[in-house]
Amino acid sequence: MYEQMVTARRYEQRLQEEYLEGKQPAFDISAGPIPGELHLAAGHEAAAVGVCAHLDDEDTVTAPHRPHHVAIAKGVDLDRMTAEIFGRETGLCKGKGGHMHLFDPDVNFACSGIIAQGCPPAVGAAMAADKRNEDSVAVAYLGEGAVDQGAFLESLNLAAVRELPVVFVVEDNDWAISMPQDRITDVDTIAERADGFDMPGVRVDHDDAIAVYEAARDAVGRARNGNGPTLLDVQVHRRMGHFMGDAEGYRPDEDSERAQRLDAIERLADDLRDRGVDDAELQELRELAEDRVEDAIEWAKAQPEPDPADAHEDVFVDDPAAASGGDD
Ligand SMILES: Cc1ncc(C[n+]2csc(CCOP(=O)(O)OP(=O)(O)O)c2C)c(N)n1
Ligand SMILES: [Mg+2]
Repeated sequence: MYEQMVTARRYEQRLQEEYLEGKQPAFDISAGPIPGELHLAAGHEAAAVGVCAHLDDEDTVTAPHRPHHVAIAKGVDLDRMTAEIFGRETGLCKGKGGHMHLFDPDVNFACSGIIAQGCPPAVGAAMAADKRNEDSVAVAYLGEGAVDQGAFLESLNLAAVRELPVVFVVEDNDWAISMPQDRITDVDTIAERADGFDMPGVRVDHDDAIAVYEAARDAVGRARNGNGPTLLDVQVHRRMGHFMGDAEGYRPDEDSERAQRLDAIERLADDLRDRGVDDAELQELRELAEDRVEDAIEWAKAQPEPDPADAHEDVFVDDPAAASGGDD
């Protein structure tokens, strides 16, 4: 889990550097090697690794617009994911999806920029597993800002009423872009939402990776054993702006400082030291992570750009270029 967390953190530090290249002096979102928006998940890593540690390739995971840490924890191919983020032809979606639309069927991972959109497909995957008598489970990640979406509430209901093997994981970072949580809901914790569906709702405070691991062991085990869904609500911290380029004028300094201070990676490192892991071992894992990230970025940047002539391929069922030539 520590190795995955430091891989995700390092990965995003490097993406950040690459992303900023060529975007100045006026912030030009379409310029540079990574065009478009970029949402980084630094401070969310515990929610990814603590849950995905209980999953294998057959299990399905859907993630939202802030997906890198979850993709890494689920075992998505880092080279092809990076090529996708750089818009290259060998990317997971041939460079047409970008960082919010990573899809890796080898490990049953998908994500979407539409918030709460991953919930219905996760319920669908769980329903398929149930009908095939397979014991795989599905996990839908979403932010606390997405919990008023119909897609989330309807998914909770269907999963509960059919006792489907789903775990809904809410990454509660207190913010939905510039909107603090207490302005979007009157419940104290998102976990309480589970009560309305007669499903267990579990809150994990302090983004402690080991506490997440333990809560997820119960939730995933419950799903795998045919005992239905769970809503897991994990406190995380948004160390970055909502997206790269967000000036965060709406955010109190104390809140940003708190997110920097409460670092789940440092917390896990301390736990590991208490359990007898020495610094040299942790350093070795950090170096492994750095090498892996550097290799993926180097590989991705050497990949070819997609051919513009293929822009409509795999995007539309009926190619609009061909369709526009018709009479009607
Ligand atoms: C259906 C839909 N509405 C609005 C948006 C615009 N949007 C993108 S991210 C976001 C806030 C998400 O907040 P949260 O779910 O808490 O996730 P976080 O960004 O904090 O990880 C919104 C409203 C969207 N992507 N999809
Ligand atoms: Mg949020």
